[in-house]
Amino acid sequence: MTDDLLRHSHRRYNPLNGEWVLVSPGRIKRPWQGKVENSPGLVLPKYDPDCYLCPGNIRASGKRNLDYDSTFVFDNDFSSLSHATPDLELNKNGLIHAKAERGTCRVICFSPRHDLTLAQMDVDAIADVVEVWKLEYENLGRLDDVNYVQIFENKGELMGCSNPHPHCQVWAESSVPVEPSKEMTRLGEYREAKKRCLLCDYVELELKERERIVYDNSSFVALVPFWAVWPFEVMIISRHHVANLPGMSREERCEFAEVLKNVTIRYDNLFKISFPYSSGIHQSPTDGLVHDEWHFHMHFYPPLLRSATVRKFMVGYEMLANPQRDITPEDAAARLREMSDIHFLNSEVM
Ligand code: H2U
Ligand code: ZN
Repeated sequence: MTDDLLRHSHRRYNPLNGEWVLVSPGRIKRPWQGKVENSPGLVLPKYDPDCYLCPGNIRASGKRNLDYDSTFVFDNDFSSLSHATPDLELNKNGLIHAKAERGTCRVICFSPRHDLTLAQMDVDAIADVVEVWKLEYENLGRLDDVNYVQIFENKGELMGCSNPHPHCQVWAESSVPVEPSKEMTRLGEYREAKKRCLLCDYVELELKERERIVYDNSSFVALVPFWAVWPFEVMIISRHHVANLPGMSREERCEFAEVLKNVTIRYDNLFKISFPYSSGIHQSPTDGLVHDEWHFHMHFYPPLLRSATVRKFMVGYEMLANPQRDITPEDAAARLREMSDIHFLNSEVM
């Protein structure tokens, strides 16, 4: 990496979605008199009688959760998508254009414990969550009106998460949504032009430079992408060219659980809080077509910038022009790399 790039404003290209980000090193020094968020609290009960995700409790729909002891999956009581949506289309010269969208939404509880997060769960328990992700992807993906399955987690109040109980959501639908669709186009174009995979090539390059790698094990690499938009954005990418969780061996999925624990621990250790983020897995569409171009990966988009209380806002220039960042991806990766891989709540020296 040339030092000049780390000193001067420049644009970086995201080959995965075809968009640009403005990087302005140095701007991080500006004074901050904006809003200061409350730090997310860490002390929670193991069981909360008012939580709609805790075992045995009643949800808003009146349905009762099973008395589960590992993971628990249910149909979202306020699903954004339905299999029963009728065929609809409105198109006036392509200017006023709408189409029906069918599908379903599910909620996955990671643990019966109300007070845990991925960072605090055992790798074995996270591996159970990964197996559920695999099953949901397979079972929902098999449905006739489902061509894409999005698994994502909103963590923390800052991200609009409604409940601290560890959980994620699955939205399964007929269309490939905008973000994975941009990636599909780019991955496909790269494969067509070079007869190689964009993310295989990218991982190879990053492993050579090691400047933006946060952590890697024998099956996965966690890194701050060169084109990261969010301050501590991370991508977990499989080392081997595989399109989805069912395409991996059980050992690889356990390694995925291990890298998930490692990344989330480093996040928590950064500001000694339960680190908020939105994360999501991008797997191949389930449209019955061959997706040789697809390379399994997961994105973490965390909003915090300088401390537990100062967040990055995607407003102003970001809304009207393109994303911009102050801290360089190289700095962010170095900060995360130097964090301990033992959770601060479990370490003797705090
Ligand atoms: P979030 O924390 O990311 O908002 O996800 C929680 C989901 O749980 C949300 O989509 C659903 C909400 O619709 N939910 C139920 O299905 N039943 C309930 O009793 C409350 C919340
Ligand atoms: Zn709970």
